[in-house]
Amino acid sequence: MNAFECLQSLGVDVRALDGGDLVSRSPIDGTELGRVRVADPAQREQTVAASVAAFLQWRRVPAPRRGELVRLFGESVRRHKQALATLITLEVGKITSEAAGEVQEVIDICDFAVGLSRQLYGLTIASERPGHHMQERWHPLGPVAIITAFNFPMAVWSWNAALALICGNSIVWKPSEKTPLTALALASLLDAVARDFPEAPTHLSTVVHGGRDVGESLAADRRIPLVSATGSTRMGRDVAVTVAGRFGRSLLELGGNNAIIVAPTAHEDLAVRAITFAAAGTAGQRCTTARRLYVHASRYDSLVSRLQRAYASLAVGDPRVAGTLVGPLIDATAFEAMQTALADARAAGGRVHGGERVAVPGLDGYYVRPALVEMPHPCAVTARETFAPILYVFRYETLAEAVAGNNGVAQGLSSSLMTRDLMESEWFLSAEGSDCGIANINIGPSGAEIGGAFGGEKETGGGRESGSDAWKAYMRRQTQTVNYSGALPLAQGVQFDVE
Ligand code: UN1
Repeated sequence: MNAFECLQSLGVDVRALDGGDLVSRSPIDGTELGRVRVADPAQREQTVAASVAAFLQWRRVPAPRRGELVRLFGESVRRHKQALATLITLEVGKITSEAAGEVQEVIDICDFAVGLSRQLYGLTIASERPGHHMQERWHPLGPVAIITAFNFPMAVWSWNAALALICGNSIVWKPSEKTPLTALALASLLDAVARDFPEAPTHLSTVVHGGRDVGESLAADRRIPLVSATGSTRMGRDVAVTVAGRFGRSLLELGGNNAIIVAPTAHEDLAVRAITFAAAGTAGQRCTTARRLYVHASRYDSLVSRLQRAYASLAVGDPRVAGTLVGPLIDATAFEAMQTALADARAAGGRVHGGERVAVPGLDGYYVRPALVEMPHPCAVTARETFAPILYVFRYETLAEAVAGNNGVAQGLSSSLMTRDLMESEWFLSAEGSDCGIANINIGPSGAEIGGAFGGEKETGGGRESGSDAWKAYMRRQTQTVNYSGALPLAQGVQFDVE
């Protein structure tokens, strides 16, 4: 299926796809896939106003009924999994299995949200006053803005959308400028389900295309109590400051600079597979991608030479072809950033293996051989996130030193330790160990399941999306005290008697 056929099978009005000013190009070969219209200020205003109106209705629908809408949406995504995955491959360049995996994340979070729609539990609290009871209730919050990045153009929106919807909120989506078509496709499936759902108001889910100014206007809009944003730390800082300036809430999932530590007892076969998937998979374009590797001195030579062999054998090329493991980078800018980082690493004393452009006959995209870079020590280039398949490798002597390295960057998303030593693994997971939002043993830092809270500390932004109790970010908490006593005792024993 080509993009046009995918979109048609997903119910998108394809006539709307020419004449727009935002061009979607396939990273596979640079061809134009379609065009969409950027939302001008008047349309943005209309969209937010409509989203407020939708919220006012949707919040009155019982949560389990809201869950039913999400269940139907999840069913629709299941039925259209193939076309959605193909579209991700075409617009982002993911290999087929990873594209299908991303759609599976959408399905999984819908299932999770359906169950959750009957479990938005509050607490009951013992009151100190006789004849009183206290409780906490969770209420819908308002329209939620969802700003997403190109690299997970469906999954990250769905983590937010599924939870926001069951929590009683309307949603406004600003997808990446690089992936407008995947957004259109997924949103149109939701629209179709909502149209047939009696309690769903129109404009419950809306999409506004555009660049930075669109994101900024959502961040500044007082009618939007929560802005969930995924992307670079620079973008997140702007959003956070703007949203905080109006006392809104932001939920941020920003840059990662994730490390894997390979300890003396690590299982080598497992380590090689885990590292290669985490560092080279998705062409290094996950926020959870492994970017730094700390190898114990006793394992260094053997592991690094095995990794070099594994890297040299990786099939780089057309992501649509079975057997390809590494597809293209998203665009020329990503390729240039990768080459700049490799030059900086060389200048800092790094030994670079791989990293060169790979010619793929007939395909005018940016294909690269993933790079392994042996570094003498951490430095500026290894401290920054370059969204490309570059793995910086360091040698270490003590676990304390490796964990200090893991924690010694500004980002704090994900981390891994490969070990069969219980004391090491427990220490890594303890308060003294990894400082990241995600810490794994004997798996890489990427490929998280939706059931856990997803996000990281420090410059990763502190937000948690997806599983666990992440839903609480999408609701407002109200503490309620009810007096059924007929008297008016005051808390803390305060006396205030009036005639
Ligand atoms: C992202 O790269 O923004 O854990 C999200 C993972 C995926 C999600 C990544 N489940 O790698």
